Amino acid sequence: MNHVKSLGEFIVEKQEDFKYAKGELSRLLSAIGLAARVVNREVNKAGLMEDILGDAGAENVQGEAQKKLDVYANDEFIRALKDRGEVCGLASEENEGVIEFKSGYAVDGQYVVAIDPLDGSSNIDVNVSIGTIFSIYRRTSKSGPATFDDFMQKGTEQVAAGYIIYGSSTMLVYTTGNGVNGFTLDPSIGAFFLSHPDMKIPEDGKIYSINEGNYVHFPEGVKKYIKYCQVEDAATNRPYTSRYIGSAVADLHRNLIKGGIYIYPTTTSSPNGKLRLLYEANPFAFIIEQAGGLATDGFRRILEVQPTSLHQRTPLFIGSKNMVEKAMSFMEEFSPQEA
Ligand code: AHM
Ligand code: MG
Repeated sequence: MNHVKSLGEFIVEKQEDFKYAKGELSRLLSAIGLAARVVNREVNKAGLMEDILGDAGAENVQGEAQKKLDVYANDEFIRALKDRGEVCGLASEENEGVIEFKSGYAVDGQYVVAIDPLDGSSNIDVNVSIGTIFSIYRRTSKSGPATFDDFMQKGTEQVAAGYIIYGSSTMLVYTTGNGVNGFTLDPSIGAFFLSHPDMKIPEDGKIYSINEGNYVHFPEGVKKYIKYCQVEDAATNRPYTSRYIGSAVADLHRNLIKGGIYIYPTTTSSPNGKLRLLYEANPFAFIIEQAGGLATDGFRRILEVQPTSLHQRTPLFIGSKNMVEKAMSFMEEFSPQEA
């Protein structure tokens, strides 16, 4: 029988490639793996538990209703990361300010984590895939709890990023800048195993993922690109297929494996787009670039955008290299940015 590699074994093996202290990243990633398994257990039985489903009665910083599972997932990731002592604070979609770790080993942690603990919240109650997205940086401050400035680093400074998809199976996909690897949870023993080594996104694809209901509000370049996707042309395999789940993790994961483009552009009602730079666009961009794809805001590389606030939004054009380049060429031609 072939040896099946667990997430723990893989992390220890690969930590040689990591430029900072060896044990740190493995403790951090294993904390994320642990919280993911706990959240997975709750997500899986959500339909059984009346007190888990539904609104938690509060609104998060974006003014969206918080679901109970969002709150639960947030608490679990915060706790797991605090316990390991490698992280001095977090920025989370669910918390307005920096979550500062002020006690125990955590104060001296060398890393900060930006996280969307449960993405795709509109899909929680309806048994559709949801996910967790995380991004890890070295702190820039010297000591004490994490500061706001620790998070104002460009995506190029990420030391690791990943997502967990709670889907028909649960997977953890991450990169530390040496390619992308995917692990599938074996629920019977509660461990992740390497199932998708060295993931590469096809250079071309035939799936486009965008909320077409917003069509009238899209920039002209996006409208023209959508029409391009729908034109019949055997040479370029068009018309393409439209697939939109409404959980970015699930849409991205599918496109990573099959090839495709995901677009959340600016709209007239969301002039900066919807997705958040720190804990959605940047980790996705790191992963997709590491897999051979592209991630831009329609004009510029996402990873080079300078953040100025924790919950900053950005338009996102991400996926197969040739598809993203094509979509950008439509933006350039029909919706050029003012200099
Ligand atoms: P959320 O973090 O509140 O869940 O919002 C992010 C989600 C993405 O997962 C998804 O792709 C997008 O919002 C869907 O938005 P829309 O319903 O506007 O298409
Ligand atoms: Mg989200």
